[in-house]
Amino acid sequence: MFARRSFTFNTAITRQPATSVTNGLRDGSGPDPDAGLFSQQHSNYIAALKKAGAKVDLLPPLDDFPDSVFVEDSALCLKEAAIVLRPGAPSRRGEAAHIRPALEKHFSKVIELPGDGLVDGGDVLLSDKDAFIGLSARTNQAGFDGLAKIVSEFGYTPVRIKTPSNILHFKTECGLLDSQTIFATANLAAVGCFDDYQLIIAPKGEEGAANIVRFNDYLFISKGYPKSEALLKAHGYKLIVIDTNEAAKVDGGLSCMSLRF
Ligand code: CIR
Repeated sequence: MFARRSFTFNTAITRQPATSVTNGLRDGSGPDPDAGLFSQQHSNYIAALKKAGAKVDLLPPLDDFPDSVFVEDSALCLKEAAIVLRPGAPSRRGEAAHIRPALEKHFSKVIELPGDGLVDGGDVLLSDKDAFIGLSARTNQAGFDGLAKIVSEFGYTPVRIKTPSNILHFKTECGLLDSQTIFATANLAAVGCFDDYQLIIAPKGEEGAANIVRFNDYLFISKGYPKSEALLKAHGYKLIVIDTNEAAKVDGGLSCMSLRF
């Protein structure tokens, strides 16, 4: 009944990176991204979405929110409704109010995460039937409880996972390849949460490749992971390789730069 709802899309919401993206949150003390280069790479990302069949809604930059280019964390889009989330990092909480009007343009039903729980969209992976919700430094039990109730109403089975503590977001180390297949790091797969799925494990040393995006017939993968590219091509996936080097400097990847529905 819900076949392919997890990767059949026609629209994506994105946000232009602000020049303040240089102050984006990051684990550790790596170099700042270059705002100009980030912007170029973001344009290439948008081009890839369009090639895959997306109508792209590009929102204006928000200088007060350095991480606001990572729109995935402030909302969750289902086919029938959008959910405004409550991001876990205090500096990102205000992004939710800014994403709401964009959601209202596209959805007749926009739901607020109830209570005071916290959820980052980067911790939520939807398959056709399951909503994997990873508890992390950003997503807490109260957030899980609130979101689990909402997604259940739309026919998803909420699955609660404790994301290993060395992973920022659940989806930092996994992504959906198709209705039955997940690409994940060995570290995350060891949690056992994907036992009902076919799994393809990211090659050792290429863990950064795991944050993929499946959009219609195309699979987006970050540049710099040749073994993963070869492996996924051999499985028959049609790849678009995108440079996410600047986003990676502030712990961002492919999935976090769009909301897809
Ligand atoms: C953050 O720490 O919140 C941002 N610098 C990166 C967010 C990446 N989002 C994602 O993986 N969903």
